[in-house]
Amino acid sequence: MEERVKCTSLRSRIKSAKEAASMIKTGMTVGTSGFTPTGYPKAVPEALVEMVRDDDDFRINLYTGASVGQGLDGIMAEAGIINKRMPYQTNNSMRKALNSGDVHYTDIHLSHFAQQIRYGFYGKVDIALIEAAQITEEGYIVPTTSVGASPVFCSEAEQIIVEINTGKPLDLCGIHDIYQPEDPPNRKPIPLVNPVDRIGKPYIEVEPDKIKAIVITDQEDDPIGFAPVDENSSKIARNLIGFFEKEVEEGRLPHNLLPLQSGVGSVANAVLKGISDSEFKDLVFYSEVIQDNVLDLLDEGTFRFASGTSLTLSPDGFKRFYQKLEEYREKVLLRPMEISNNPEIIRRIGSIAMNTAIEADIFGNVNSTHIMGSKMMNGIGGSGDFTRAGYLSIFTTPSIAKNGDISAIVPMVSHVDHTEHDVNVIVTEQGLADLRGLSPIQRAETIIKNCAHPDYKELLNNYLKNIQNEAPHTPHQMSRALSWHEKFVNTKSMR
Ligand code: 0RQ
Repeated sequence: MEERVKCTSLRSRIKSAKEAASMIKTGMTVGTSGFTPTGYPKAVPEALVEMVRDDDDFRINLYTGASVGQGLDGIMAEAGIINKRMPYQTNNSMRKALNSGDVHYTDIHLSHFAQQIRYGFYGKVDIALIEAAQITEEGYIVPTTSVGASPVFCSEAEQIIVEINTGKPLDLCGIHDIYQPEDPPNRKPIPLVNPVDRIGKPYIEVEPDKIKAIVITDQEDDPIGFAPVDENSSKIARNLIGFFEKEVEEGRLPHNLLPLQSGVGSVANAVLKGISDSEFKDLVFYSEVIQDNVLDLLDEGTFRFASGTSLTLSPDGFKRFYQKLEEYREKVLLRPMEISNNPEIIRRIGSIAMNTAIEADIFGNVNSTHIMGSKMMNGIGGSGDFTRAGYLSIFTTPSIAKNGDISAIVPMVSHVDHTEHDVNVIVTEQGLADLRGLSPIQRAETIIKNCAHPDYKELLNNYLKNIQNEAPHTPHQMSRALSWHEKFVNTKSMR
């Protein structure tokens, strides 16, 4: 334990998970580590759920970096102990709980979340619950496999509980770069001009006396699986690579592109695979989530550097990462999500934002979060941060869903996350619509022609034609704009 809890005066605070969990009282707000199902606390949540299982009145607010695993979101949602959840989730039980109204869910741009906690927009954070690899001699906290919002929870919370996870190697020390900006009116430029820059410290500086409990555990994160790359995803990737090649040829992008951001899911995986198969070399990845395929790209030299806020690796991916940690240390950096997703930096470095749409409309508005306008899928995550601030903002989606009963290109999206003003390019397996500089009607014609599935092209063209003479700027028939969704809800098909 000497190596894990180096600060001698804090060793007396080592407690059982149950003792630590008893610090969490009903009505409290708990901010935890974790971003994607990695680096989140597990022992204390498990003990807490066990303790309060029969207490119908026990409810806490759970704030995290982004999605976390079954061992936190899942068990708490199933136990019915969450009042409010922010800012992002992907867990089945949590999704069910918030869509049934049991949990209040606030879906927030990840770059906004940390600073808005500091601004006091969401009230006080009572307890920060942080998974760590080590507590340093000074009493500072070294995170594990994700950083997320841990720095702000540590600085704002009244008390801190640390879960030292001995299953995560001590060698992780040094992979983090922790920096918190000042708040207005005193904020200075964030001194990151190149994605490889280190601007902070390798640990989270805290007031050591706020650490009230240290729990030792070796519980594992949820194993992460990857969606397979299917034929449609490969086609989308090929369309996108062709676009990049043209942009380079015409001088709008340098030969090694600009720092890439990539969302998660099967299409995002295929795009990274497509880049690996292309001629592009010496690229930089400045994103949120570092997945197995990013390690592949680093190993083969397609990427020379990857900056993110989380290592979202499969068990094999982690094995490989830990085995070659000394090598990856030179090429991989984990930052707080307030930095990985910071619009000031994204705009400065000229990020190429590649995210996934659930649906897009003919004018270029994108829905990334809601099924049929009402049912929350995951959340906006970091997609809005990168889309609005990026050099180029790209959305990918298969042109149809549910065996063709749903068109992903619709007259009007049932929920708007990314507006027509922010979206430069839409790509489906059918083709690519470059929307830059186009008027709404030109956008509509291009999206229908290049991206819509053949089964829905005529329907979309009819929609447009019926009103084009009356309202030639942004032709919409209000009574029919959402009729495709209504039809699906009633008949299970948009056809
Ligand atoms: O449903 O699971 O019941 O089959 O939606 O669709 O095709 O598996 O898509 O896994 O790539 O996720 C936008 C959700 C895409 C994700 C979204 C149904 C479809 C399926 C999932 P089933 P796929 P993916 C970085 C950036 C927002 C956050 C973000 C996401 C299910 O990418 O959450 O970008 N993005 N973060 O059948 C009804 C449609 C549909 C539809 C698909 N038009 N109507 N259902 N589906 N299209 C990450 C972070 O910030 C952490």
